[in-house]
Amino acid sequence: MGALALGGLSSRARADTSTSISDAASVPALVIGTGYGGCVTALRLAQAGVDVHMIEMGMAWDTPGADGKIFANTTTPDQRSFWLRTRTKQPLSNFLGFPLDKDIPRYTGILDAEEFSGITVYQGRGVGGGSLVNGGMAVTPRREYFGEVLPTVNPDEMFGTYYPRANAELGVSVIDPAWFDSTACYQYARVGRKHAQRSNFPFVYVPNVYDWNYMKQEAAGTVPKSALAGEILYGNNHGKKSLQKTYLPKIAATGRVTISPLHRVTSVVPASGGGYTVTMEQLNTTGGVVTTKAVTAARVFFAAGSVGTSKLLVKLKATGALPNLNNEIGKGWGDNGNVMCGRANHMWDATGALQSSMPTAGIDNWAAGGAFAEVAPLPTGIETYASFYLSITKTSQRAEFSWNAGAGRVDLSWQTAWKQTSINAAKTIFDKINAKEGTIYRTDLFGIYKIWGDHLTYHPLGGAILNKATDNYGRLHGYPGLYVMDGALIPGNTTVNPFVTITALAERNIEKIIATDL
Ligand code: FAE
Repeated sequence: MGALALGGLSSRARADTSTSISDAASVPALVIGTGYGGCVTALRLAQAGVDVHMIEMGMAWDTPGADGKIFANTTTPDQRSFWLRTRTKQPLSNFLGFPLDKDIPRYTGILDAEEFSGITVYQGRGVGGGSLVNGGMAVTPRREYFGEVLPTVNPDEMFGTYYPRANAELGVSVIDPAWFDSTACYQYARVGRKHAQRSNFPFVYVPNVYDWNYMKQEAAGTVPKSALAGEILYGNNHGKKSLQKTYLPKIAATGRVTISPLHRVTSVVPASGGGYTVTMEQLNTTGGVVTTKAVTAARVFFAAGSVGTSKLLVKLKATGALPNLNNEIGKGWGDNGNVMCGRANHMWDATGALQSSMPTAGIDNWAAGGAFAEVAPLPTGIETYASFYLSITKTSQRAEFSWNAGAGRVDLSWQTAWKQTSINAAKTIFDKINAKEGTIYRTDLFGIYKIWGDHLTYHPLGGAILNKATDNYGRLHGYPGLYVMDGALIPGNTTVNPFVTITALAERNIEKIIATDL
């Protein structure tokens, strides 16, 4: 099925390195990164008649490995699973007191666990960016909170045009409630619902981009399993409508876009004859540099993700490549208030040995306690009696990226202790549920006797904030023809999972840029 789905991509969008950008090329538009912001940008530019080159540091993810599958399973990580690591760094590091991580060969794998002091930031690597590894939860913020999310953007435009456009393009839908109520694979979510409702918390279905009909067939045993085989963090071989199944085939159909995987942009400087010189390293699958290329682009769109874009811009400003970028560069970074925890249920509240890896339900206590908690799966294949949650919380903690000249790298000023505000918000839900149910927190999932998963985020946001580092449409101050198009624009929190907002904002910005700049 995966091969069939990918068969719809033309050879150009299949993005093999044989069609990669050539050294000294001169191109009208270059997009750095192939996640949500990058794909929206490339598609709309191409549809407007502009030839586009997309540069992606990760792999194409279009070729099966030795096991016949493109993506590795969560239960058996291998070299495909992690970006240039020799040991896995699983978000859930322990189970029943035992460490879960294991040695793997160093490889340009799909999930990057990028370590800064105080926080590990998980990100997708490959053509499709975060869409390759994420949980597919596709949530539009509630309109009453939109002013907190993007204060300088007109909500009428977003809720009237760009959120609907993003939801339609991404293939977002909600689970059939009758099936939710009956299928074994969402027993864990039904237990989550029961406990939420018994404590009087609003319980909501969470939209997702997974193909529900495919999941029903998985449950019936008529198709190869993906969500019901625990696939998620290292890619889904079937069922999930990642960008590989939505924007990327449309991009291919324009015939105007080439994609260069395993190419990492390292520099962007004004070119003497106008436009920008973009320098990049072509990588092999152990991360070695095969060759360096320099191309000229009339316009450059930064869509390397919140961390990737921020790191590039901070370095380029500090090292004198783009000195006129303003002092907002690198600022306003947040973790979307991510914090994880588990609860130990009673024996009569079994959560099920079979758990769909795609979350589809949540507890909304944003108004009262500043927390939106997704009821997350623990797809171990055995009964765990555990309820597991990823909370998105309201927190004003913001960090800043800065250039560390001595070490030659970009640092982030995040402190682990800052997660306490998120823990406090999450506790407004789970302390109450534990009291009502007579249950306790799990202490074995993130180490030895550690309740809170406060060491990570899946949702990096900010670093080049809209209307601060850029104008109100993503144009970087100081450099005409340079744009930011990704999660770096969003000031640290989206109140819900972020990719629908990133997609909708990119749709809004590129429409304006095409209308006025090109
Ligand atoms: P992103 O998708 O990260 O794309 C950036 C791309 O740029 C990547 O492919 C990079 O490899 C590439 N890149 C970076 N630096 C360079 C460079 N120097 N040169 C060339 N290429 C480069 O950015 N969000 C939700 O809304 N719902 C979920 O259920 C959800 N679950 C998640 C689960 C996990 C495990 C993770 C890691 C994330 C999850 N997210 C979820 C977050 C979501 O995937 C993320 O917000 C978006 O992918 C960010 O989109 P961007 O376009 O900003």
